[in-house]
Amino acid sequence: MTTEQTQSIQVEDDRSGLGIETLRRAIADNLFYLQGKWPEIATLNDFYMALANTVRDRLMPRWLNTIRNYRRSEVRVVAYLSAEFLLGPHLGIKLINLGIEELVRQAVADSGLALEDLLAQEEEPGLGNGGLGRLAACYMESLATLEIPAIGYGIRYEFGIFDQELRDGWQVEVTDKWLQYGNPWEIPRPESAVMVRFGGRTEAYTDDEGAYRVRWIPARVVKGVPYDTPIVGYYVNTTNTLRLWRAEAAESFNFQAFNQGDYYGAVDQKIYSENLTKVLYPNDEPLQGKQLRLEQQYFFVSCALQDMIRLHRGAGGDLRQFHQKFAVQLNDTHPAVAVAELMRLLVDEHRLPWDAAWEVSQSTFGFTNHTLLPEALEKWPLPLFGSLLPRHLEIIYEINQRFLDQARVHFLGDSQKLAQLSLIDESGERYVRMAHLACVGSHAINGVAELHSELLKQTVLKDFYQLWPQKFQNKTNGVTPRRWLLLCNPRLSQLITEHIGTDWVCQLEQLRQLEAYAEDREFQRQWRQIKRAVKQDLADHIQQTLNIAINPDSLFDIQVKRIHEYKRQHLNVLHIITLYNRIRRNPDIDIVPRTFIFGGKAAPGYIMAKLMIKVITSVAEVVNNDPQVCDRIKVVFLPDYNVTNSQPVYPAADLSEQISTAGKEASGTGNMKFSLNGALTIGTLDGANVEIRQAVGAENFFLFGLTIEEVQQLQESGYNPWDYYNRTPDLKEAINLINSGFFSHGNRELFKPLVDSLVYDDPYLLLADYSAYIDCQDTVGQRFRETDTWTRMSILNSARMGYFSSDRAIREYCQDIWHVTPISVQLKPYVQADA
Ligand code: GFP
Repeated sequence: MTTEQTQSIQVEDDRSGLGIETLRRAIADNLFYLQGKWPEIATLNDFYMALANTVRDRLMPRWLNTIRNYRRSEVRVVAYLSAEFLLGPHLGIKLINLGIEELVRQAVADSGLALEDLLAQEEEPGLGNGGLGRLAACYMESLATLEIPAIGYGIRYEFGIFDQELRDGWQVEVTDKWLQYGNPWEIPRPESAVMVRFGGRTEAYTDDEGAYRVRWIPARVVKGVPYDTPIVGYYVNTTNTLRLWRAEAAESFNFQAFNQGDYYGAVDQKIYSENLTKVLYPNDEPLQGKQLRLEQQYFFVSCALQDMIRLHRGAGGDLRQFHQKFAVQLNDTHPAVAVAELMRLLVDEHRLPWDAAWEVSQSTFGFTNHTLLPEALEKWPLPLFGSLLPRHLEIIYEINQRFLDQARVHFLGDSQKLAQLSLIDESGERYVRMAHLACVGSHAINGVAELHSELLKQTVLKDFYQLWPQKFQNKTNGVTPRRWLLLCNPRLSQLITEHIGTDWVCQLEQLRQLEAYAEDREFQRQWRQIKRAVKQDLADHIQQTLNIAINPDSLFDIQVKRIHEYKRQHLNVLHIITLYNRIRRNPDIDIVPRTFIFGGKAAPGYIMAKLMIKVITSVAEVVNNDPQVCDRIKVVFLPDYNVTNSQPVYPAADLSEQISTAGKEASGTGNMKFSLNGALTIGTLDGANVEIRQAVGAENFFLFGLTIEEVQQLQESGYNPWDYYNRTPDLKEAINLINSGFFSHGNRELFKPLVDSLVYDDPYLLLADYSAYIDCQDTVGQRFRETDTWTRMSILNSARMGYFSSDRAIREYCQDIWHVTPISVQLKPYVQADA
């Protein structure tokens, strides 16, 4: 941003000033008045808070003027409903998007501080498990950058995803305390609180006009208080809102109980209510029977819809046109109960006729599916659902009946089909099927990569596809280039900008211009030099924090993502052991030195995933300390993988491991971040890997493994991993070494569950893919030695990743699902005029 531009959007107000001296003074003021400290006694965190508040002041005019837009009746707003938003740290990206990073760096330096030290103070809000939550965060950033009026609705978990520590090589979960020093990025809005009901019963009555109606008499009521966080677009005024809800007791103190001397009873209700938004549930654990989880889902969905209705009516809107005001996206099935809640609000509370309300609902919602794994398709036991949301169950029955009547005409006489489609699973114990509710209640249904969207139509949502083919779409995921290149890889960003200008930041397709430099010796040299420098930084960090020395010239082979059997981190381990065995057999063998880096959390209750972490750390311990290996292999497990810790990792990778069993990974987004930063991928034909390979060119991608069709055939023909084990000597040797206790101080029991699962069951077909993987890795090693070829491939990967920007994905959602258009936000010095 030029100084001229900066000035043109400056509000004449001390708290918005961007001069270096003004910034320096503002930091000192905030330190004094907000933190209550003077510099000599202030901690680094005090300085961070003072700076964060200084930056927050500077985005306030943009934020308030954006909010003013939401209120204009003709403005259509996207509401992104998600139980998770994995935002990552705020300060760095806000400085970049506001275009004030250098100014602030200098102002901070003038106060004798280093910006990097202050950035490192921030506790990131870990309000998500992994891909789904991070995608929501990328989408919020792109919505703001593209100047789309949007609000994200979610839950303000007091404890986000746990912090991971390693003790004796095992994962230990530690409570996340992201709020302990306060959160400068949120503003509570208690005046906009809403009430949410639970339990109780329903009752029929006749209204004044003689119409039959139902009222819900709840057993308890919880208050939802919104906390707003600004989401700043890149070099635009638009600053959208992420509104997260916190549960509080409706009546914070029960005086009746207190007067009777029951002090504990009096605060009971408060504690009970506040529990609702205490903690984020981890992925990959059975949710069945977890009442609190269903309560969380209903809680934030009800808060969000009540809020939207208030906004719509506040702008003079008619509820029959609600869908013209809001396009609501359901991020997976977690918010699917919104379909029933909107019907309840419209029919019971606002007295719309059923058919009119249904039309509004269906036109309002879009539904994104993120997984085909059966355990992730939510269903709630009917008794649990009915006791918590009795009115919603009735509404779901009504929706179901009408829906099945319609389906009956389509599938004449096919009662099995109707049972499969029903919103209620009656095959055994009865359940409410949330994905079915979302499908029936939405006008658009999408998967998150081409392959995944096709599989949805062929498998889990096949019957719905037959009924409504026109509802089905694909929206391949994307990642924001602001965080995942500009912020996390400043050196590479600068090199790119020097050659093709800055337009790539908002038009990622522009990266294609780098193709012209792919063979350019000097450009290649600079490209390599940057990769080397970034690898050195990561090596230094690993040395300092984990006391492991790694060679920055070795091939950095990285797999960072949640730990899961389908993602097959243990296939990677089998490769490491295979290389290790080769060295043991032939100590002088000439292999490309590699550093294997892992990172990721396992769900606390997912025993096998935790054992996978233990096997990685155990192999690391042996290999890293074996003098025979002589620095040819190093294995590192980076603890506490989160957004903050991931940012230095993607830029440092030579090789990106995307090795899930074909058909299991819906899309992946880490695969995109790596490739964007010039890593080459070793991967299967799964998720978005397929499209990445098409984009970068098959010759610039290391493909291996079974296709989906081959996976299916193999499973149908009776897959027997034992045969593969027996007929593949290297594989047998690697597995036997684990089994022998070699990596577990002689303990042969420790890894038995893992080994048994592989040789007797192997649901994710590691053994079937092993040989292809090893061969492919050998090719990777050879290619890495051809430095120029590797560099060219690396440049071409970055150059061809334009399609995988979240800006592209959001543009598609806007055009094909939400039907919203950008609106530029005008800055007015004072916002109260027509607010
Ligand atoms: C899920 C899927 C991923 C996909 C993301 C975002 O991730 O393949 O890329 O959603 O669509 F599994 P998790 O939330 O399960 O990590």
